[in-house]
Amino acid sequence: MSKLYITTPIYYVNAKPHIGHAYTTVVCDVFARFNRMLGNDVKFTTGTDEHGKKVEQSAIKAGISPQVFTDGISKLFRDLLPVLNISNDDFIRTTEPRHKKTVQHFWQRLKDAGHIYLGEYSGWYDMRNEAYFAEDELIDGKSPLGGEVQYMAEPCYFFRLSAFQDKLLEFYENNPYFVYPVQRKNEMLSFIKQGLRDLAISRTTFSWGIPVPDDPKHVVYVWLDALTNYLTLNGYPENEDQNNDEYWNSVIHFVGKEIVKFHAIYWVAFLMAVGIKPPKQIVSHGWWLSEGEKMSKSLGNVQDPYKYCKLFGSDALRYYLLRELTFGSDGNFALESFIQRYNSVLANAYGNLCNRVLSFIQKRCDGRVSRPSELLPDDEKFINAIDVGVEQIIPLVAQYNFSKYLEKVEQMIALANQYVDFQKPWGLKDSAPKRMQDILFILTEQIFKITKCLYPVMPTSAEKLLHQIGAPYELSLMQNKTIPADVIVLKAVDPLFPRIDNTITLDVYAEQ
Ligand code: ME8
Repeated sequence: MSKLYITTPIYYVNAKPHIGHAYTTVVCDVFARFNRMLGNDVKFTTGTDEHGKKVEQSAIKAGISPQVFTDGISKLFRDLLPVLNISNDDFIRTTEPRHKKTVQHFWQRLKDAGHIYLGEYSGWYDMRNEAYFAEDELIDGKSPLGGEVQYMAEPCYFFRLSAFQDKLLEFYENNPYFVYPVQRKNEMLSFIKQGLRDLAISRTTFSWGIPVPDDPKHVVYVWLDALTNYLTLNGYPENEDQNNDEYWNSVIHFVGKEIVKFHAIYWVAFLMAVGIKPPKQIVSHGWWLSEGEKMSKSLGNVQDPYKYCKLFGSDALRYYLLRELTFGSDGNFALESFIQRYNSVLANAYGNLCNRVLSFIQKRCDGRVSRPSELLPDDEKFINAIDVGVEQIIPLVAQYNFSKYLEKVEQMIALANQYVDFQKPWGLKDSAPKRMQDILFILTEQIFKITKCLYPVMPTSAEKLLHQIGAPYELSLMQNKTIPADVIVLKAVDPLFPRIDNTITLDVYAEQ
């Protein structure tokens, strides 16, 4: 059994969660559940990133304290987890005392190692947009965002990022799979090769942050604060020896493509600076678009995961998120394709397969079937194809190819439906009742295998189905490859995934 530590980014609390956040969290959950089924010991964490100027300003605008403001939004992220059926082991808020202690300890270690110095942060400051720009970035004397600018300077601590350029390049050379996918890795390499400038890691223009040890006029830069969450969640600094910690040695950070640089360059350099091993891998995915643009709170084109779970169930949303987007690429989130996939795969192919086989056993065989004493060549061919499918999904998930993994499972479902159509067990009740039972047992056993493959993505429905066929809950891909009994006795059969009326819009559903 190997250990594995899986993390989501910790999400900003300046607006409520949307489908983009739900996506990363679901991807991590599927990866975590899949690995647990393979027998690995998984630790899986998520949380909220609560400091910084933007949050402070949002709180002022709302007329409440930053703490009250962050309490409210962080709760929306936390409450979404059970709604999405997420199996995380911990949830961190960067405003918690345990995290403050870690960040201050980490800062001290960076300082003691000689990688922090006091300097001055200066440039043309756009008041309206709260951002600094260099002289050559100005356009007609204004900031590139259109705001009036004034020259400003503030004292600031810097991290000697420039000293890590060669070490980073050497690290990338020795760890060719560190950043996934390769396109993102190449972007990181060219960024490093352009030359790294020292990084401003404290601010004095606002106070909503973790105070710098021994100089509390400064608060710690929000990214240094946020990235350190991964150590807080692994027991640092009490668990100081991270290099010999099996979770730390296998930590995979899942992130959206826009924050790879923070994880794959800054975070690695910070860790190198204090002598902690960099993460095992940074795995990045693309964006959900809504009408062609990135779904984001600032563009106001977000979709609400709560709504989708309420209307269609979390399993349907989880399935759509993983199946529709090719991991690593961008893709469009749309109700029509959601309903189309739901009806064609979940309702018609999988739901209907389970339902017609199990209801028939219930009605015509008193709810029980026995293992056949012999198999015909067609049976063997079918069973073998399903077993091959189960073997094939394992490497697909290991390579983060979630849409192909589900495509493979869909092929297995199609094979089972073809077997039903070809064998026509319904017609054998009087002419060949023994053969009919054999076919139904074989089908139920293959449904058991297919359902286990679906479990990481659709845990609620998979557990329901496994319960209906009286299967044990020991959900292992390695053990119980077949049903560990020679007689299947069904519990009450309850159809899964009723069809969605595809002429109805989301708003009409929302009104129900
Ligand atoms: O960046 N499509 O937080 P954040 C897919 N606090 N994924 C999306 C998405 C979209 N349209 N929009 C957001 C931060 N995401 C920092 C992280 S980690 C130490 C600190 C997902 O609230 C995706 O994972 O802006 C992205 O990287 C993350 O949400 C950004 O969340």
